[in-house]
Amino acid sequence: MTKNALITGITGQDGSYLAELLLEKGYKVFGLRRRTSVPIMENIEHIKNDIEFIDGDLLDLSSLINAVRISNPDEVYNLAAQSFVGTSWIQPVLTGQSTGIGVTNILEAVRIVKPEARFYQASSSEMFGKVVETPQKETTPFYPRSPYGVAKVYGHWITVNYRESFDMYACSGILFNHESPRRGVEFVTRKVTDAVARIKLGLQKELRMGNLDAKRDWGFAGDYVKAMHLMLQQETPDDYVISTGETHTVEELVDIAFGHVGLNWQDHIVIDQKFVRPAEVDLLLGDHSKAKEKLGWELEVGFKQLITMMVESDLERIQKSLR
Ligand code: NDP
Ligand code: GDR
Repeated sequence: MTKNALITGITGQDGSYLAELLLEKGYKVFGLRRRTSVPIMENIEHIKNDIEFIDGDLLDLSSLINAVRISNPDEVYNLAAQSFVGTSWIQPVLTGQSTGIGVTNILEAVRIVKPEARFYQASSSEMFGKVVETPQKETTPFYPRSPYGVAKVYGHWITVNYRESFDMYACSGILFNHESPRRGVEFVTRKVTDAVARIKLGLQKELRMGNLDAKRDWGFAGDYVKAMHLMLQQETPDDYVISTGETHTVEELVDIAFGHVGLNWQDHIVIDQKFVRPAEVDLLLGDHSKAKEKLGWELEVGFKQLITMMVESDLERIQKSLR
């Protein structure tokens, strides 16, 4: 029997990969979409005719109730959020409302309309924040370091609370950084790979960046959406860390990206305090052994392969736009 899935955040990086995966598996996919003056469809242009879009916003409960009614979902994936950590200091209230309270809105819509639907919440390694324990796992205490991280901790615990209060099948995936050619250009990996392509093609000379010493556990988004789906196929709902188990500095990232096209990053990168955060998360390194054992989840794309894939994709995209 065909399953119905409702995805919030369908226009984003993860929404696009998850929609592809679920369509491949024969799901009927519904996507919650915000009204924008110009449609934001870049990531899902190739599958947009296979998706049924429902207008709505995480800040508007009645639109979410309507979305759950129309989609009659077996599975709900809540990927929508103000997801850029840097912006969360500039728009802390909005970030709290969408990334935090928005989770209660969508959980309420599910509880009211279809409480038996399975629910996935996009939790984040940013909840770990300041290093308390390395590697970080499901039991590591949270110490968020940004308004975004604080909002995600709220979203995480309200999901656990709805599971325990209303016996809902609600899971939180604590995902470490995951990237792809569809990553927004303000995030560090894509900012670097886009700039590397522009510099290589003679369109730009320098790249202004913040803290090159930060360490992140970077994986490929296409691998990570498979874990989201697996979490909703288990007998009982639970929370899982999804990571690669490797950590790299931002400096290693720029070294690989510039090196891939035969450039030296030291010739192009300028440190600009504007990109240094008021409070930094210095080190993220995840332990995904629970997901490996219980979900059978495996990653396929390694760090170097990911960065070179992104550089190649940006080179191709920019070259095409110049023709
Ligand atoms: P993106 O920023 O690429 O996508 C965010 C999506 O949320 C977009 O579709 C955006 O819509 C939508 N959105 C934002 N605010 C609202 C709102 N108020 N109502 C409805 N939709 C809204 O994020 P990713 O795909 O990278 O991440 C998906 C989720 O996973 C996010 O919740 C993120 O915080 C979380 N996460 C991401 C990680 C990563 O490394 N990528 C790691 C851990 C967690 P629009 O196009 O209209 O702006
Ligand atoms: P992050 O991702 O904050 O980890 O959140 P981002 O790519 O923005 O930053 C990673 C690290 O790079 C450092 N950095 C810079 N970052 C940006 N964006 N721009 C720069 O110029 C720059 N220079 C150095 C940052 O200080 C940071 O240490 C991402 C998001 O996808 C969240 O939604 C998600 O929850 C977490 O990953 C896990």
